Amino acid sequence: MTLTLIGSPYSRTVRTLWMVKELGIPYENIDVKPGPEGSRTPEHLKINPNGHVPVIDDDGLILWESLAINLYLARKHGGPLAPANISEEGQILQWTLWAVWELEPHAQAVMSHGKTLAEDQRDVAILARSQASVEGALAVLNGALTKSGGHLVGNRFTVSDLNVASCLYFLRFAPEMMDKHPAVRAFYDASKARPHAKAAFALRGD
Ligand SMILES: N[C@@H](CCC(=O)N[C@@H](CS)C(=O)NCC(=O)O)C(=O)O
Repeated sequence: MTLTLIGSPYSRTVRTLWMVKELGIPYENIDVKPGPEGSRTPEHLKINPNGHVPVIDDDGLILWESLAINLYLARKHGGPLAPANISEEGQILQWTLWAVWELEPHAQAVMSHGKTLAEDQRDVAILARSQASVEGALAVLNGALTKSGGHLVGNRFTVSDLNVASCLYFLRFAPEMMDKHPAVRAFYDASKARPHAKAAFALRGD
């Protein structure tokens, strides 16, 4: 059975498009857009009651949460992106949960309150707090990457690199924040330069 990946490339679905391309597995993408016309329709709420994309249907297994989907696909299909042993699995989980908690919400707030929200909805106090949190997270990431030599786990590109780089993508409107952290900048640029990353992000014109 072909994996069905539900969600528009103009959403966090791009993370899983990147993942399936790295794995080289067959998939079908159904372009459901975020919001009332797509992810909030009664039909979509049946498969993701959160009203969000992405969702996968893998031979009847329905899963949501982009980074969890990526972890699942790595474990299922194996190869260099997947954990090679329990110690790598622990580290991959650590970095993925770190990205979700310590980086993503703050980086998303930097994007929205610094750039993408209408000007009358931007809040300078939220922006300043979020920038401080992102700065702290980037310092941690920079330290880890400097020590490890460029990859987070196992001296190779794994699903943890893909998940963390996917969250750094929110900082594309604040490039100066990554520029202050050379190991993060090099990690992000190298991740985004991978052919399968380019192919996935090209689906949204990036
Ligand atoms: N933590 C979830 C977040 C999913 C999410 O917020 N998706 C957005 C698009 S990037 C969405 O579907 N928004 C539509 C809505 O909230 O109505 C994940 O990583 O999959």
